[in-house]
Amino acid sequence: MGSTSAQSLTLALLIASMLGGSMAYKGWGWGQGYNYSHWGHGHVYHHPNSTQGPNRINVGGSENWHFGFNYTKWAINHGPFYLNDILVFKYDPPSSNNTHPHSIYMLPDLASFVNCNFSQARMLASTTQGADEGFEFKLKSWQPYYFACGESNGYHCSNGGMKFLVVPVLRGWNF
Ligand SMILES: *[C@@H]1O[C@H](CO)[C@@H](O)[C@H](O)[C@H]1NC(C)=O
Ligand SMILES: *[C@@H]1O[C@H](CO)[C@@H](O)[C@H](O)[C@H]1NC(C)=O
Ligand SMILES: *[C@@H]1O[C@H](CO)[C@@H](O)[C@H](O)[C@H]1NC(C)=O
Ligand SMILES: *[C@@H]1O[C@H](CO)[C@@H](O)[C@H](O)[C@H]1NC(C)=O
Ligand SMILES: *[C@@H]1O[C@H](CO)[C@@H](O)[C@H](O)[C@H]1NC(C)=O
Ligand SMILES: [Cu+2]
Repeated sequence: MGSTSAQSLTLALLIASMLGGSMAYKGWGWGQGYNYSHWGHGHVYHHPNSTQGPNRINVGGSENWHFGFNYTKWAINHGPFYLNDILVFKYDPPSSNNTHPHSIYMLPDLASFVNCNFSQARMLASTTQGADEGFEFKLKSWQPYYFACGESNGYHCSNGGMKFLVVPVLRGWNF
C-alpha cells in the first residue's frame, strides 16, 4: 500500500506528541507531595489535573461519541490522560429514529488502528451500552489503547473520525 508506513510514522509522531504534551506538565507537581490517600476520591469532570485523583472524562466532551467528529484531534487536545482515568462513552442506542448507532472496539495494534482493520478487534461495548450514563472504561495500564467504533464495517472508523488512541501516563510523573 505504501502509504501505510507514512501513516504509521504520522501516528508514531502523534504518540510522541501526546507524550511530549504530558511532559509539558512537568513541574506542576514538583515538591507538592501528592497525597496518595486521595486516590479514588477525586472524581472530577474538569480538565485533567496532574495533582488530583483519577479523572472521569467524557469522550468527545459535549459532542459525545458520534459520526463525523475527529476524536484523534480531541484526544490530542484533551490529553494527557492518566493511569486509572475513566473514559466515558455516550451514544444513543438503536431506535426507529437512530438507525446508525455506534459501538466501541479495542484494536490490537497500531497497524490495525491506522487501517481500521477489525479482524482481531475486541468489542468493549455494544450499540446499546452507551445509553444513559454511558459506557465506562478505565485506563488501567501503561500501554497504548486503540479505540474505534466498529459499525458499518469499519466505515465509522475510517471515514467518520470515530477512532483515537491513548497512552495513559503516570500521575505525578515528575521525576
Ligand atoms: C492525606 O489525605 C487524607 C484524606 O484526605 C488525610 O486524612 C491525610 O491527613 C492526608 N495526609 C497528608 C500527609 O496530607
Ligand atoms: C489542580 O488541583 C489542585 C488541588 O486540588 C488545585 O489547587 C489546582 O488549582 C488545580 N489546577 C488546575 C489547573 O485545575
Ligand atoms: C484529525 O485530526 C488529526 C490531528 O489534528 C489530523 O492529523 C487528521 O488528519 C484529522 N483527520 C481528519 C479526517 O480530518
Ligand atoms: C427518538 O426516539 C426516542 C425513543 O425511541 C424518543 O424518546 C425520542 O424523543 C425520539 N427523538 C426524536 C427527535 O424524534
Ligand atoms: C487485517 O489484519 C489481519 C491480521 O490481524 C491480517 O491478516 C489482514 O490481512 C488484515 N487485513 C487488511 C485488509 O489489511
Ligand atoms: Cu459509529
